[in-house]
Amino acid sequence: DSSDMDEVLAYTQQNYAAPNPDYYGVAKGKNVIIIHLESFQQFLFDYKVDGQEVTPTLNQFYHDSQTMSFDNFFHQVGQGKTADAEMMLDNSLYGLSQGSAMVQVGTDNTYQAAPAILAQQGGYTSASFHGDVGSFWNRNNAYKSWGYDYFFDAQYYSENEAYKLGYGLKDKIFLKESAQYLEQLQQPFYAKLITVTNHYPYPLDEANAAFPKTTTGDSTVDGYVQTAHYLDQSINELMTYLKASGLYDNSVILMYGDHYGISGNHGEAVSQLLGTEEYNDYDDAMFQKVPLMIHMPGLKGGINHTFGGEIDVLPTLMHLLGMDNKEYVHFGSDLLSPEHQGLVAFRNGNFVAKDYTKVGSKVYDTATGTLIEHLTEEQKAQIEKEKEQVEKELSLSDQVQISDLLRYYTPSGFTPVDKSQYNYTYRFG
Ligand code: GP9
Ligand code: MN
Repeated sequence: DSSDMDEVLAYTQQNYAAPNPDYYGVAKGKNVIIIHLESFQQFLFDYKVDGQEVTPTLNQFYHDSQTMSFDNFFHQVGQGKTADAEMMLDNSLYGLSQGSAMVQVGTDNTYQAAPAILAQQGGYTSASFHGDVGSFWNRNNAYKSWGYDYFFDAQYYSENEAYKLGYGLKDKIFLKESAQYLEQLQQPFYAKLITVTNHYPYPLDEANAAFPKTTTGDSTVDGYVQTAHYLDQSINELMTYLKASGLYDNSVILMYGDHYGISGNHGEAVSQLLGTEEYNDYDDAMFQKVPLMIHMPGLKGGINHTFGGEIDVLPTLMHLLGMDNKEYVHFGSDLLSPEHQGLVAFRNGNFVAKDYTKVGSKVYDTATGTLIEHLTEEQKAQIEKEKEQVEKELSLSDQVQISDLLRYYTPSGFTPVDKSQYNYTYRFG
């Protein structure tokens, strides 16, 4: 009931990290373009096969002096995969321990999501773009709860069997046609582009397979660099459209990887890819790093080593836009804040932080990867404290989702979303 909400608020308010004055509001009024890099892992940056960069465009973006790039940023999804990533990015709430929150509670729950917050605080128009059918992951309903003005699903793109691959439209066609819609959106806008071609099992038609596969001999792994290269080329084309339309100059472009592409079941092949001797639990935890890059002309960028995860993106973005998230129920906190804690919870209760990484009963030194066989009393106490916090954070987020707790609490200045106002069937002309 509503008293459960008090416990949630006590936690999120204690977890709140005040904005960094050097970054607060630097992106005020800018368009926000979120590019969802399907299954893209951090190790791909600067990775080469036969001397060729897999992702030259993204490498350049990663190292751009006007991009803030994070190299200790982790995905935190559970079984909801893409849906969990979307849930965290748009709400700073975790997905559920089983299944997909977007599917299970996304239709009926009350949310205070990014599209609604930005609309109300900054007059933003919002849109999500994805080349799969609208019902996948229940997007067509959950987006109404989140206040998305527009949802361009497969029906708004060219209908042609040759354009499809795996879960939807090929990224190059998807991004080309999305850019045309994007240019027509009322500004400022909050838009997310959800790519899909770099998705397991990494199929690619011959015409697009313009990159050598790796040669580990593990067939589920070896195609990954090829579709990642295709994704990189498609981003290159998107950048050309954004620059030509002027959107590149008046937007914050935020790119992130939603989750791993290669699962821990392929450790042997991964060791070969990374040139390491083994693949243990620590290596597997580190292999969950995904990109987070925030670009804006004039932004003081660089490689930022702060530990964080998908849950932290919305508070970070809000502060860049000059919107305080203090009263919002966010389980993450601003990555740029000096108060950011950097305790990264995985959905299964394992965690990574600057000092220690915990996987099951094993504790590793995060910096060196050394397994700590005998913990000192002090180490034990710290790890126990972090473990309890992670468990509490996940269980409070679960309560918000399962018991629809946000219906009992409205941040001041926020008007609850009226789902009946949203309809994703429209004609343009
Ligand atoms: C489907 C796509 C894939 O629409 O977003 O989702 P995933 O399998 O990565 O969760
Ligand atoms: Mn995905």
